[in-house]
Amino acid sequence: LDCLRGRLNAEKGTIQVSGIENYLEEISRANRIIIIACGTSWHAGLVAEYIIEETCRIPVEVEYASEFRYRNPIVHNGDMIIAISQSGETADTIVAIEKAKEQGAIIMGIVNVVGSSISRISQTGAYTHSGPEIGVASTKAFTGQLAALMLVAFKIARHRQTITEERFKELCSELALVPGKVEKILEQNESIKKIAESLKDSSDALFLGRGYNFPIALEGALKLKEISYIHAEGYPAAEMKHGPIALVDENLPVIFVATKDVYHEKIVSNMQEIKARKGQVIAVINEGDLVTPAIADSVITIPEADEIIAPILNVIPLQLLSYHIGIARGCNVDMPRNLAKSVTV
Ligand code: F1P
Repeated sequence: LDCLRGRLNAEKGTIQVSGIENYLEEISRANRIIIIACGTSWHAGLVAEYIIEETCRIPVEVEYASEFRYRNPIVHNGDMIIAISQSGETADTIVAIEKAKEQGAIIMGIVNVVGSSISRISQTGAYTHSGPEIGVASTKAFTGQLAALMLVAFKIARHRQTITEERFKELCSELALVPGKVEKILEQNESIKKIAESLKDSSDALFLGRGYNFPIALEGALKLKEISYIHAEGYPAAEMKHGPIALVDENLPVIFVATKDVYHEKIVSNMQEIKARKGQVIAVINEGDLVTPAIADSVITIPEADEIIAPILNVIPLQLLSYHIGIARGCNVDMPRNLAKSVTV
């Protein structure tokens, strides 16, 4: 969040993302953006896809670097690649970048570690400035990536005039409010810990979200897998009825990322469907939402935000939940088994 504090002058509606200034014109003319990344960074890429398409109206594809490097992807001269990586050293991402670069793509790196390999092979980009990650699993790197990607998207959208000056300023002001709202979420630490206590013996968990919150559901599931070794899956809430609903019984916790958006009523009805099958519902919602104790077993309330900005806030309780579940299960949350900080082979 320091990334936000330092770069945003909400009152004047200005953004400092100096790394992209010289390429702003070229990026704005891109016919297509391909985002490549691995793990948590890939989830940040999915959020960025939704935001860039909505605000900049440029088509976006999001690819796992670990797949992109081994297939024969079509990259056109002038396509824009956004490579996202906390470490800046992930081998799959580096090889994927090189492959795209050979075919004439412009590379934008969104990395945390200054001077890392990916920052050196990128023509343009933004550092997330999230500071060193103490644990292996990305947490603040993820929120930093989202913040940097939002800043970049809003700046491009303003340049392309796909958002009005007024909307640009509104989004900047909303971003400036994020650090204070995160502090409010952290005040719920004790109640999140209690929810974690009730989930610690689960063998599986399902995370559901719609729109901007779908990638956050995926990230919630990944965090739980990484640091507590509970099998978890993330799905778009509307996909539930196309398969995962078969898993629902009294032993399955279902975590809904359900802050306000245009489809809020639909996700509340998804919760009712889970409750009707005796699933345990944990709902991440805004204050004053439609969710009652009859629908959700536990709620975590998030301060309201523009739905484009909300993913930065909504991931925080999920990270915290996984952390407390991991601790309650006696796991080493900083050094999960089998994981490496940067996967360089
Ligand atoms: C990607 C990543 C992380 C994950 C773990 C292994 O790294 O998958 O998201 O938490 O550390 O690597 P990076 O390219 O973002 O550094």
